[in-house]
Amino acid sequence: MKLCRFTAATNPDVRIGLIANADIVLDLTDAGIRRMQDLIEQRDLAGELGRLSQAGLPAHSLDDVRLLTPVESQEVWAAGVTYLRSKQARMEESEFSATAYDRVYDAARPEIFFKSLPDKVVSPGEAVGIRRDAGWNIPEPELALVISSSGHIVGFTIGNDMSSRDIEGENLLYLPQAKIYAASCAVGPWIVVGPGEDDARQWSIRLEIRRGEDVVFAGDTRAGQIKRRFSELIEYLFRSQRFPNGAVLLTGAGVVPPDSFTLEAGDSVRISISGIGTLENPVAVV
Ligand code: DO4
Ligand code: MG
Repeated sequence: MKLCRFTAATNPDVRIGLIANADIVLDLTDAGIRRMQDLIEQRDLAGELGRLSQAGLPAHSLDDVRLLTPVESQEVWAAGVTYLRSKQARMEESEFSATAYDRVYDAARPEIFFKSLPDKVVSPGEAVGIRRDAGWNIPEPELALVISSSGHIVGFTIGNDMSSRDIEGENLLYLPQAKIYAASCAVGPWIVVGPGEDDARQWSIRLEIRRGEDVVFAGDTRAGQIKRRFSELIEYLFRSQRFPNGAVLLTGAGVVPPDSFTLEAGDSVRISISGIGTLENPVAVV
């Protein structure tokens, strides 16, 4: 089952939807559910969604709605250097900081950083940003964990951790500038509820970047390549932190375009995860 936020063609209000069948969005707002947060905190969410799917709610065709990011009120955080490929790419990018990436890959404590406030997260179809003061920019395709306030995984979605490699590579202390700027985080298209970590680890992750008619980069990985268990990442995220609205945690990038590649305005970034769907965003200079 998939949970989404959407607007319908005839009404600009944000609504909560349940996609139980391929192309149909059931309107949960009509059942009195105005915030996804109320659902996410439920103990038996899958059971509740099963019940709602049989409740005869009004339905929209998926083609007729505009999907919004499913991030409603959660902070978005991100884990880094969780794949060997990410460690290697970053060590190549910066002689200066190479040992930091090498060490964190093997350290007990993972790299976890703040990525975005909820109202800054970019929805499917909206433009993600490349910084005007950066010359080497890439998307990072990441499996995203949707986590309740008590630290349980509620579901999975797709994240794009847009990054400026030249700024990060110049000095690791510039990481917040390389990672956190206007439109630097997209999440969507919905939250998949039901599968557990072992299911999600079987999923493939594909990044495709189009420029006009051409695919200028394509690469794949598997979520099973993530070095750390999700429970370990969540345990560190929740240490000495409270998330009354829950949190979204991006789990790191395992596909990195070659060093010769940088995004351009007008490119289109498609991230597909086999158990979830596709998140697609055009690219703009911000
Ligand atoms: O240390 C820099 C960021 C790492 C990251 O974002 C990733 O590995 O996905
Ligand atoms: Mg990343």
